Amino acid sequence: MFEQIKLDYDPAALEPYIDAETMGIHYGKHHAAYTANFNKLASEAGLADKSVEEILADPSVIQAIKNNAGGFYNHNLYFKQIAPGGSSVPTGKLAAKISDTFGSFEAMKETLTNLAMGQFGSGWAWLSKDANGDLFASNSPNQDNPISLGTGHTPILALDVWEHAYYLKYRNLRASYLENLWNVINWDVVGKLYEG
Ligand code: MN3
Repeated sequence: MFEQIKLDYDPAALEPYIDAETMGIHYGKHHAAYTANFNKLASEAGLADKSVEEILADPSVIQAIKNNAGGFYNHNLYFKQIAPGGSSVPTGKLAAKISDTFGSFEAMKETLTNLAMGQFGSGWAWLSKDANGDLFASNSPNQDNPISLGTGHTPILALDVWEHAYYLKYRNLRASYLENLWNVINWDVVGKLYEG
């Protein structure tokens, strides 16, 4: 059984940056549906004993399963990292690596924002790490991610740019959503994923 992460905070806790109605539909409808569909399809395909990472990385798994596995995995990361509280900027090893790789935290945000803005249609922008702890910025369409694309990198930060992530509040203004999304990233969570 693949389980949707529990939100240990109120859906209104990220106001005014992410509104409660969007949180409720995004988590309670979209993410819940990906999770239910992924469980059903994985079970029917005899994949229920595999990890989601194994399923995403397996080139023999059909696209319908990959789409729902991605929707499940990507949103588990997204909702985990936008928890309220925690540091509002990267700290420790992650902060040092971001400076080494991108020049500064602001430059990293600009790189990821540009990738998120440049993703045509629905998709994601990613900050990922490899086994050496090096950092990579990328984007992907639909529910693809660095694991399903076979890069060998592990995502530590996920920017959802599907319209369902922002349309109720920001309408067509993806740039405004992204600018505000940076205000709710919990860098303690991202730092633990980097060091984990
Ligand atoms: Mn989404």
